[in-house]
This record gives sequence, structure tokens and C-alpha cells, in this order.
Amino acid sequence: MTTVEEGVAGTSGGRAPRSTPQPGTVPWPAAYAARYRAAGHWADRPLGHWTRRWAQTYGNRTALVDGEIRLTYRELAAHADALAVALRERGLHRGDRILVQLPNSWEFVALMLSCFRSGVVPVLVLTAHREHELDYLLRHTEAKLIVVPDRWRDFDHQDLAARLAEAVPWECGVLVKGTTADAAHLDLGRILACGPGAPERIRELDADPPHPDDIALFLLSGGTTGLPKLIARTHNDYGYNVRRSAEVSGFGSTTVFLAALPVGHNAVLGCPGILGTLSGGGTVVLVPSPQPRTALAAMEAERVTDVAVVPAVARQWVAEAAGGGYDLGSLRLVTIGGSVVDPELARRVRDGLGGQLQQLYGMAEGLLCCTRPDDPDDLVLGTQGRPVSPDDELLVVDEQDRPVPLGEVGELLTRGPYTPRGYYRAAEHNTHAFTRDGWFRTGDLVRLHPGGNLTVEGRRKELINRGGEKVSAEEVENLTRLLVGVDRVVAVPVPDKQFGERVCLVVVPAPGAQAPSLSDVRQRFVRHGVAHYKLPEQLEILTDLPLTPVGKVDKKAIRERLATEEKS
Ligand code: OOB
Repeated sequence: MTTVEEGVAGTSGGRAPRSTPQPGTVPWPAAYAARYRAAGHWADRPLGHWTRRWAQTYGNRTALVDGEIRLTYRELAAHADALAVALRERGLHRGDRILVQLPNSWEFVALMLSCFRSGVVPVLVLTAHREHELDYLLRHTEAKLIVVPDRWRDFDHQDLAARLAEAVPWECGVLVKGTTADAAHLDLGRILACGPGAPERIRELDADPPHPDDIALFLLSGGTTGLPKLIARTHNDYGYNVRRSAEVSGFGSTTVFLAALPVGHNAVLGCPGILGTLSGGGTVVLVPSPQPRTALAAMEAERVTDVAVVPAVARQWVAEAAGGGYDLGSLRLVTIGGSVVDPELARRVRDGLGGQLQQLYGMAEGLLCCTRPDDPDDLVLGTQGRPVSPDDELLVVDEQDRPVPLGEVGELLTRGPYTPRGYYRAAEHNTHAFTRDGWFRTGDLVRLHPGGNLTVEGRRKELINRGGEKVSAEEVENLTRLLVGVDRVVAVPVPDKQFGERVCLVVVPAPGAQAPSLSDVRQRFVRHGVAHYKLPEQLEILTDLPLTPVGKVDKKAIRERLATEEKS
């Protein structure tokens, strides 16, 4: 008898398969790959085999809840098959990239699974992204399809996608979710309504699965460079990422996970998030936004057990819960991360929402650290956890890359079975972002404690962490030079009550030139199609920029000066 897994995956069932070169990526060295396989981290199965296995094992259980819609595992698998067949029929093949910009919705999950099944590679874009980001991502990945809602939050995504697709010199289609899909575009609703079609179409899919070392999806780096970098995550590495984080977080068949933050974020999608919940036969509840009333009402109504949240949102949830009127007694685990959580806030979140608290420090580049549900209070409230894999390697170094003594602060470098060795199509940048031995420079300043847990103490990289959304200082500076015509400009984080940090632009106008106003700068950014969360929220005009002894702009001095002014 052939088991479903063997039949679907068509892989070598445990033997190390031949690796296929993935252009633009940096493979793990053979010795590491062998180690990760031998340890069982890399399962050597494409993620597409999940869909069938879940349908067979969990059948009629509820997989997804999205408003009025409730889908069983079997229905979800059928939808994923229908989309996978449709992608193939539209000429999309293994390895072809598509931009996916969908709000939290069951269709997003079905599409992800269809990509895993067909080998088409989704590039996960936030709904907040606009022309500036999409155009770059489209060209950088040479994507052949853009998947968008017709409209979302008063923005016509269909129109923008159509314009972008038309402007590139290769064939690029538009797939639309919504009731007003243009006749020239593919209609997601219609494809799903038609179902998977003839059985031979499904057999064709089964016969040609992606290779486990192929790219399964692209995540965007919250990076520090002018434009976001792409992180190619393989079926093997991301599968382990999902499996292992579900294990350490204790996800299982009784898990009811609330996906309230944007689904395009790694933490919500697979740490353990949506995919971790589905792997164990639990239920995913999708809400369109983390708006406190919507989120808490969904928690109560669906008896949610697990949520993932960033500190800025957690604060709002705690305030809403304190108003009373919600029964949150079903909560088992509240996972918080994405930006700094101080012990005071950690305690307030735990006491205010209930359940156990889990701190999560992670990155789209791979490494995940978290506290464990049974850890003592001092670790849960006061640290960001420890790595999820025994094969995660951590090194804390000084500015010359020399290891610092245990317990001292330094930059965290990391390698491991789900931390790729380079960004996609970024050979030059990779020489700075990774060491010659393949360590990824996280740019985060951490302290490693004797028991193995770490605390995040600051960062060396130049980014602004606005409530978990990462804004590259360099990108904002370049945009200001381009759009406002000021040469001497720096972007720095300043403390913000709601978001933790906000983007502050510091400008030195040319002699005799008029200083721009904040609203002028913001308008120019919007007109250029820059995502809203990157818009500067504060503008400071200086007559000069302080310099370090080696002649670089001293951003630390600027940040300190602004922080002092804020207090006084
Ligand atoms: C998550 O992923 P990214 O790629 O958006 O951002 C990664 C960066 C980290 O390098 C660090 O600077 C910051 O976000 N960060 C934290 C943190 N978690 C992430 N800083 C302080 N405390 C934390 N707990 O943000 C991400 C990806 C997967 C799981 C969780 C978060």
C-alpha cells in the first residue's frame, strides 16, 4: 500500500536527494546540510505534502475560521489544489515567483498551500506596501503574477497591480480577490468556486513536486539597506522552522490560534503561527487587523488558545481587556515579540490577558529564540528566550568580531538549519551581512546569560522598529534626497509612546535654501508610493550634523540629543 505521504511527495523517503542549484541563493555547505539531515531537521519533503496529509488526518475538523466562513481541512486541501492547478494552467511552473499582497483571509492560506504544492514561489508583501516597494520587488524577483485584493482600506490595489504588471518587459498577470475583479484579470473567487477540476490535473501536480531544497517562499528582510532584501526560505528549512517552533510552543490538536497581525509576517505565518497550528490539527482564526475590539471579541467567540502579538498591540489589548466585558479564559499562550519588551510590560500583558506568556525574538532571516511555557518567571519576564534548535549556533562579538566574555553585550552572529547563508540576488551585500564562515550578522546587541537565554540590549544596525514594522534608515534617507532634494539628512529612531519608536528625520538645509516642512516631506513620500509606516513622523532642522572621530555622521549623538530634548 502506498501511504499518502509517499504518493504525494514523490521524494526519496529519507535518502538525501540530489540538490538542485537555486540561482541567486547561497546554499548551506555540504557538511552542514548533511548534519541537518542526519539530525532529522530537514525532512526532505516539499511542504506541499502537508495539504494532503492534513486532509487525510484531520479531515472534517475546522482548519480555518474567517468571519462567517469555516473551512474543514478537507475543504482547505481542495481549495489549495484548485489554485495549484490554476497556477499551472496559467503557465506558472516550479520556481516561478509571484507577489502575494493579500490581507488576512482564508484565501491567503489556500494560496500559500497551493504554492507549496506546485512549487510556485510566493514573495510575501505587506498590504501596507505601495508602488515604491512593489515595483522593486516585482523587478528584483521577475515575478509573473501579482496577487492582490481589489480594494483594501480605501486603496485600489487592483489598479496599482495592473499598472505595475503592464510596465515590466515580461508577461505578468494579476490575480484578484474581491467582487470587482476586472475581466482582464484572474478572479480568485471564480477559480476557487470551480474547484480542482479533473483528477489527472491533480495527478500531474503530484508527479512533479518541488524539490525539498528548492525555495518555498520569500520573506522580506526588515533590513537596513536602501531597499528591502529578500530571504529565500527552502522547503527543508522552513518546514523545520514551523515544526520545531510548534513543538517548543506546545501547539497541538486543541490549539486555536488567532492570526491578527499581518499574515505576511514570518511570526504569524510560521513561528509557529498559522502553519504550526495546521500541522497539529488545530484551528486558525483570521481577523483582518489587530484592532483591540475585533481581536478580543474573536478570542472570546472562538475560544482562542494562542495568539502572537507585538508590544505596541499588546498594550492596546491590555487596555481594552481592562475595560472588562471579555471572557479570555481560553487563552493558553500569549507570544510577544518583534520589538523590545521590558519586564514591566511583560508582566502587565501576562496579568492583563491571562494565559502563559512567551517571549519570542526572531527574524525573517531565520533564528528564533523563545522562552518555554514552563520556564520560571525571571526568564519569561526578563529574557527573550533561547534558540529553538539544538543546532542553532550563536556567537556574541565585539566590533572586531572577537567573541566577548559570557554575559557581556555584543553583536549577535548566528548560523543554523533554518538560517540561510545569504540574501537572494545580493552577492555584494552578502559580503557585509555574513562573515566568511557563513555567520549572519543580526545587527542586534544582545547579552547571553549563563543558562543560554539572551536579552536584546539594543542594536548596531540602522533601522527604526516602529511597533514591529522595520524601517531602514538608509531607505528613508535616500528617499529624502531623491524626493525633497536635501543632501544632508539622517533618519533616526526616537522614543514613541504608542509604537516604541518612530521615524525622525534630521535635515541640514543647503545654505540659503528653505527648510522643508514635515507635511511636505510626507506628501512627497506618499506621492512616490512609499508604504505609510515608513513616513517620517518628526522633523528636526539642524545647522550641522555631529561627526564621529573618523568623520562619519554621529547618529548616536543625534539620538541622544533628541532624547534629552524630549525629556526637557
Ligand atoms: C521579526 O522579524 P523581522 O525580520 O521583522 O525583524 C527582526 C528584528 C530582529 O533582528 C530584532 O532587531 C527585532 O526585529 N526583534 C526584536 C524582538 N524580536 C525581533 N527586538 C527585541 N525583542 C524582540 N523580542 O520581528 C520576528 C520574526 C519571527 C519571530 C518573531 C519576530
